[in-house]
Amino acid sequence: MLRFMTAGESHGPCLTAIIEGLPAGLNIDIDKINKDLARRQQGYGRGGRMKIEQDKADIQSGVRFGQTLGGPITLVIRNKDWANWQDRMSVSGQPHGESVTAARPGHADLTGVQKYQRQDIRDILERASARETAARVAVGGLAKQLLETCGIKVVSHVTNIGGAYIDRPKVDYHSIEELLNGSDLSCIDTDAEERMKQAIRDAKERGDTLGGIFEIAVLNTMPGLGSHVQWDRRLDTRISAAMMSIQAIKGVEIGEGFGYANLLGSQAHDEIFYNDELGYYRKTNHAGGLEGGMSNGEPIIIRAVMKPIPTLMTPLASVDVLSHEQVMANTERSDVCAVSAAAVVGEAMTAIVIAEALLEKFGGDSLGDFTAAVRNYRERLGR
Ligand code: EPS
Repeated sequence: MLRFMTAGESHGPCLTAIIEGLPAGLNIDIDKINKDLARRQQGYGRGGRMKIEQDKADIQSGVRFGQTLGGPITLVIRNKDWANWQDRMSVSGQPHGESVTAARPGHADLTGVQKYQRQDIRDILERASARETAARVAVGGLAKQLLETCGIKVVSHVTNIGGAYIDRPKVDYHSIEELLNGSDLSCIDTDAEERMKQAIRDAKERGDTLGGIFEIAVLNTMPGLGSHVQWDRRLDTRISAAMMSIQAIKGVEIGEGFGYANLLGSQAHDEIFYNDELGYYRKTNHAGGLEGGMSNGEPIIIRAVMKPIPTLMTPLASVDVLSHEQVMANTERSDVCAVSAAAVVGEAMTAIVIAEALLEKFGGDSLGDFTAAVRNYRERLGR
């Protein structure tokens, strides 16, 4: 139904995404997409590359006079750094520049050259790079604009970097954006943010890197997105897969997540209430808005953990992929910490999954048919 693909190397001329399946008649605000692209570039701990780039999406097809046509939409984000890499990343001619042969532990480097039978690790790292996520954020920006027509919003924030945690009671999903208030780590807790920044500075000083956890909330959904009837239709399945598809993500939890291991059933489940004003409601949300593979109408709460970036300025031991000599891993310009950027990517991937689930449930080649179906369903359920 809704599908997309990205293309492009980190230091190639551009990133491209083609997305198909959005209904015709959706108003597209390119500024909103560009705002998310800018948010993804920010974050304390990002490296020199972000000073070069200024990501902007250029729509090449599928939109006319500000509205989708129902056909494939092509988005292009140009890499400004391409100007410095034209020789080394040329599509034709003889190999140019030094090849990378010291595989970085934790990166795609070693397995990539084995699998694709390449001599130069750059042939792998260029596509494995998280630069690719800029294209996904642009696609997510389109998906968010479909979600907006249903009043659904996706927000995110960072909860832990290098063991510096936020104070949980300070979290209010409905005012995350106000709470973030210009934070350059996407953190709602200013004390925790200071500790996070200190941890990043310390890591940088040692030539090291840091990972962390971000949290996503999907607000104002309705019950019934996804389905209990088949494994691959469960919304949990699709959200988890989407999160795990993001570079460097190593774990995902929904709602109480791994915390369920410490709870009794009587503590773990969200009791159900009803009144005329709210209809069915719950006073707790351990389930993170998902029961039986379906959204239940409560906020969908997702957390994902990002491992520390594998490019270390104080490198780890490794092996040269040509000589098989024991060497130190390749070092090149990189980020110290990119968790706040990953949170924006997580938002985008979540928006894409929710948009897909909405289109599956409500169909519609035109936005009018789609929103009418959503309205009708919300009326039936009273929410
Ligand atoms: C990345 C390495 C760095 C990061 C990059 C991801 O790029 P460069 O090698 O050009 O310094 O900045 O992330 C981005 C370019 C981005 O837009 O997020 C890597 O090896 O994964």
